[in-house]
Amino acid sequence: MIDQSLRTLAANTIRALAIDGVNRANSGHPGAPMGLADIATVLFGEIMRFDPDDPRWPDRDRFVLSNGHGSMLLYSMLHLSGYALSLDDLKKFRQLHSKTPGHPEYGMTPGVETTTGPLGQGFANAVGMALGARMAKARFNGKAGFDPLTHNVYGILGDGCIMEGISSEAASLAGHLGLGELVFLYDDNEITIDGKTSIAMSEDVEKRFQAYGWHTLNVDGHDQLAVKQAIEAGRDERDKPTLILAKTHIGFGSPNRQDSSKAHGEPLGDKEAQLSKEKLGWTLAPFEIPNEARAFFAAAGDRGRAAHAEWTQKMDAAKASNAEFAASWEAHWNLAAPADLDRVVLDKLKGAKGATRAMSGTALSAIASKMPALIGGSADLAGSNKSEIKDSPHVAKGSYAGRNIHYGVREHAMAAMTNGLALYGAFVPFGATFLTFADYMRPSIRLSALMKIRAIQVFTHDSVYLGEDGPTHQPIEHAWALRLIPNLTVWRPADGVETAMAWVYATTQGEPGPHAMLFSRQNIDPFTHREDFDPSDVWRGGYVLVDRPGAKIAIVATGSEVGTAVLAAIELEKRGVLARVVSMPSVERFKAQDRAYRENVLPASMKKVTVELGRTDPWAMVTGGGGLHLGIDTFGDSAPYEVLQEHLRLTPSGIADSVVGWLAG
Ligand SMILES: Cc1ncc(C[n+]2csc(CCOP(=O)(O)OP(=O)(O)O)c2C)c(N)n1
Ligand SMILES: [Mg+2]
Repeated sequence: MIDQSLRTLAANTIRALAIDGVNRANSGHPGAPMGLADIATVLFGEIMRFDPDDPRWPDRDRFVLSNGHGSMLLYSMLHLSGYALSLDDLKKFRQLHSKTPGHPEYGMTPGVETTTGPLGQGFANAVGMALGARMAKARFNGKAGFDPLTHNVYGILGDGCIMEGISSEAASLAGHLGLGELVFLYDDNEITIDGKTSIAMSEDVEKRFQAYGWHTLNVDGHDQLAVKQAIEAGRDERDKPTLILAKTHIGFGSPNRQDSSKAHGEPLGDKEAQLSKEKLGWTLAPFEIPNEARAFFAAAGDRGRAAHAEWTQKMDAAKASNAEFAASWEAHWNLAAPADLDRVVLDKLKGAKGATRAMSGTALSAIASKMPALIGGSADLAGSNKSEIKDSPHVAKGSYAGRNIHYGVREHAMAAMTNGLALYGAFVPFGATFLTFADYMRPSIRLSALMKIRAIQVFTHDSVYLGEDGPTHQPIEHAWALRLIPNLTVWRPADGVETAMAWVYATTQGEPGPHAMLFSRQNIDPFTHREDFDPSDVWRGGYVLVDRPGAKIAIVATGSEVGTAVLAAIELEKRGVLARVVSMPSVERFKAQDRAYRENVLPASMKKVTVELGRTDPWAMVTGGGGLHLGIDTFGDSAPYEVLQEHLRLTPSGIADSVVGWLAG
């Protein structure tokens, strides 16, 4: 039995660290950690199982602080629980290159499961992790004499996360799928930055979540025993995710800030810190940690270490006695694929004709057949996106062995859940929709890039040539808007070979990081590769597709415009203009090549023309400026695509006319 006075001491330790950390940085948010200290004490000290020495242990409980502004809470917990995060690290809160940045950042701090800060994202990541847990459990539990995966996904979210639309999308799907692994505590303090939540919110959150199919509980967030019982009840509910609505006081213990939005975003300052510590009965020096509190949290870490050691023994025995289980485990947790994967996919797509979205579908299923970790789904456009993995069922409530996911019409949650699935560790996940709707997903794609995780998004209907659906559906700025996100690799393949190689790269090659895959709805103009073409040139992002001795201009094109550019170059030759054609499936990959390679493909001596059905000006970043950039800088039109091609003068002869006119000045 844990003595209540020990719990109180442990919680006040967190409060004192939050006060001191934020005061020392002279920046940050003390209110949430002070209000959540009782909950965090129970979660880390008594509920969760984790091994501080191995933050990647597959069977650890995951914890997500969706209200990332309360980062000092998480850092305190990680430090006290024995993760490689020192008291000195806590003292460097919010400083350059410290392990304790303003908001939790994946990859910076051991034990931080995801980057949070943009409210609602963490919650939706956690839903993805819980789905990952369900899918992994369906694959591994009961298969080799023991259940290697018994963990849950815990999290805390605040009023801001509750209000953000993404949490509604994610909660709806979590309820629908019955993700019982999830136990979230709602920091129901009725305060946000601008004041009381009642200024902008009056719904019944509990009823809302009940309507989504969640198990809900109410608790006084400062009654630690009650919190503990509620979390245990949530954990034991296996068929529904649980939301515990915990009434808390922001800035708990601060005489002049408690229950006020002033506790949210500014340090308490020396005077209020002193008053708060007096109120909490805290007499220790700044950053001093009582031995009993240290021992309380350390014991949880030790229990986790022991559990991990026992787990490893069982795992080793299971692997030794069951080769199939061992191979499947490795394939998932190492995200493994055969070394000749490119051959396998190329064989399926050489000489392919049609739309690149169809080629993408072929590539996807070919990779999936060799890479068990590949899973994903579409936001209600699976048929259009060609994003279904062949011969595998869809995940549904009660059955999670499939590899396809119906996200419903929930693009934002899809992107955030894709991130959560990638963070979970056993999967390479993809989402899919139309390219225009990338706008609905951008905040999550941006975070996948910040985290450098292998999260893939498939975007079909990648230009105005989608046709009759018109300007609401026609992407214009989207390819470049994605290319502007650092660390994101954008692919716009031009044929079967490029599609195969782009998919193989996205799933298995390079540093981990997110990929956006852009594919056409319409059939493309086919072209043939040079005799000496090496498919791995695709991974260089740009390569000479067709050369002509004496060429004075280089036409750079992407995706469905490459075939058209090849025809335009033939037309130009007839008119006495010699052009080489450069296919550029990935601007990012091309920019990553050394100078000599880039100069070889796009020599300074050649004039540059670019053709891509999207915003034109950004191409100056590739050509160095002074080129002719053909594309579209207005919204599109509703019409059959052949009509649009004429209208935009982007037929082979239209392009040739523009080039000749441009050369003539
Ligand atoms: C998407 C997004 N919008 C706005 C913000 C800025 N912001 C940070 S915290 C916050 C208020 C959050 O209120 P709540 O979740 O109740 O946290 P509390 O003040 O209770 O700690 C806002 C608007 C943000 N981080 N993310
Ligand atoms: Mg709040």
